[in-house]
Amino acid sequence: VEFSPSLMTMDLDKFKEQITFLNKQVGSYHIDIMDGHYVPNITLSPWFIEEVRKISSLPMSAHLMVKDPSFWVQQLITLKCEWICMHAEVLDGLAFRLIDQIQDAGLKAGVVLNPETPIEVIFPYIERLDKITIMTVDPGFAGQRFIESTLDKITALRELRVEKDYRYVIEMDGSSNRQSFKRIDQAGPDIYIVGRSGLFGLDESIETSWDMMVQDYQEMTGKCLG
Ligand code: S6P
Ligand code: MG
Repeated sequence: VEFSPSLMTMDLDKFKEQITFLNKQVGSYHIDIMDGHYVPNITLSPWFIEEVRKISSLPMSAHLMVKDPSFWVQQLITLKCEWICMHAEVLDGLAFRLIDQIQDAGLKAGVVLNPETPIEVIFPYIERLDKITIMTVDPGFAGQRFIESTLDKITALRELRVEKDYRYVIEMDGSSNRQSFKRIDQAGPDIYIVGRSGLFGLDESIETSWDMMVQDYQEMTGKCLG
């Protein structure tokens, strides 16, 4: 498995120190972009991706919680953001065009499903997707209640991938931490998004937080990270 930190929950006063350390530990960064309309909150923006790029060469994965994905997708394509993930709930009538635009630019296209959205919604274009993210909390905020029933969708997506030979990677997002690691592991996503409850909030020092997260994962799942 791979852990990808949700940078909206990092300590901005320790921006350089935390990114410099995480550069050696993780495979990508998760960037939450909200417009204040699709969800009632505003967090990071494409500008933040440029700031991280100054001190990191890791791929960025943007999670777009916005009403008008076309506008944001264009901005992220201009920035060459490696992974661009859009909510399935706002893709009606746009899905094929936006997926093509992203992939034609040499970038990866993903969709994100809210807790109440069934996977059948994305079946018309699932074979084209590079990533599918299952929200295990309601989108918009850190510190939300973990919704265990969403894990069935991860299991189903894993089975479907084998059966149909699809290529998407499966990611979970929301409240992954010591309390939920065991159940998440049983469902088996490829990527865990870790935020405040699973990583940044564990200790003042990012080195210690990282060690605590790895230990939590290993203790709760009985598996080794590496
Ligand atoms: C939620 C957002 C997530 C959170 C992350 C926070 O809208 O999409 O990426 O940042 O899941 O996790 P936690 O454990 O701090 O609640
Ligand atoms: Mg997110």
